[in-house]
Amino acid sequence: MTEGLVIKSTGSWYKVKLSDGSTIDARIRGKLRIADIKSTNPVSVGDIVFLDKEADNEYMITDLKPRKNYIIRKSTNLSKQTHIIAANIDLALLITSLKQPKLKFGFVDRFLMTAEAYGIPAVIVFNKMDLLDEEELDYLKDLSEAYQKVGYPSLHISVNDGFGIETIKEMIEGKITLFSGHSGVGKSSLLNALNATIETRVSTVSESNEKGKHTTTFAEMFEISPKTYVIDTPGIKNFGLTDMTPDELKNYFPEMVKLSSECRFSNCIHLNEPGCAVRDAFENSELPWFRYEDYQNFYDEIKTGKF
Ligand SMILES: Nc1nc2c(ncn2[C@@H]2O[C@H](COP(=O)(O)OP(=O)(O)OP(=O)(O)O)[C@@H](O)[C@H]2O)c(=O)[nH]1
Ligand SMILES: [Mg+2]
Ligand SMILES: [Zn+2]
Repeated sequence: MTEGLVIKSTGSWYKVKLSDGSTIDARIRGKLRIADIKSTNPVSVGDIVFLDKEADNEYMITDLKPRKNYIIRKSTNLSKQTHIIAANIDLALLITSLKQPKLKFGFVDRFLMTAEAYGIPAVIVFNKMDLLDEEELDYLKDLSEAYQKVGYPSLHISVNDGFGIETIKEMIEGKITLFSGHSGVGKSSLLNALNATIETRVSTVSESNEKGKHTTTFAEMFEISPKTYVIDTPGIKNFGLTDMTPDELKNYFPEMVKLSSECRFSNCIHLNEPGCAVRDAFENSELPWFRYEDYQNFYDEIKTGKF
């Protein structure tokens, strides 16, 4: 039996990197089903699989290792089925830009919350620094400090100027990293900057901003260097959290988790309870208010099934 890492999936066959460094094509034998997930695809990129070599030299995937995490997308049909986008992710980089395209504010917190729920460490990357004037730079500095305060590091980069690329290289070394972000923020450009031999399509912003159009349509894992992989995803808007309850949401805001032991009630959800240390911290501006607003919004959305 051989072990390998799935680096590409088309649904009917899989590209698998074996431990000796070679890459082979494999299929799934019979009905490989993962007990606890109703997914349309049993195996995704990032999965560690076990393979058998058949008599005709074809590789068959016979089993997979338990995942440390995975991200899903709700299938487009109305069934409860989900599609696993990727598994075993070490780091999620949320690529954004203040301009071209304009930063969508609540989206950042939505992403960070989702990453917490999936158990994936997240870092915010502000790309296109070359486009910013003094005032915008000041604004970005404040925003980064606010995120630092609640527990998220951020990086300021410009793919065009080659600024910050080395820092990202060091950060992703030896990991499976997910690139997420809206269309046009520079995910594919960054990927090209990290490894020039990787061919991904880079679009112009005007082209990629057309509604519903994405240059990158399939999650694919790219090898930046041996053991360093990046998954470039289509828009994260499709990410689904299928079974979160509103009262669970507070666990995915690290600044709330940190303070919650100081709340009067151990099951405080930090909304209207008396003696809530979390709400106090936001109201006293010890924590950035916009995070609390997003918390309230997400709470309502989850409660009404709109998230
Ligand atoms: N000014 C500036 N433009 C950049 C920078 N990085 C990327 N771009 C441009 O932004 C546009 C979109 O880049 P892509 O890399 O295709 O964006 P993407 O995030 O992969 O987009 P999708 O594949 O549609 O999700 C291209 O025209 C890039 O040249 C940067 O640092 N500064
Ligand atoms: Mg792209
Ligand atoms: Zn509280």
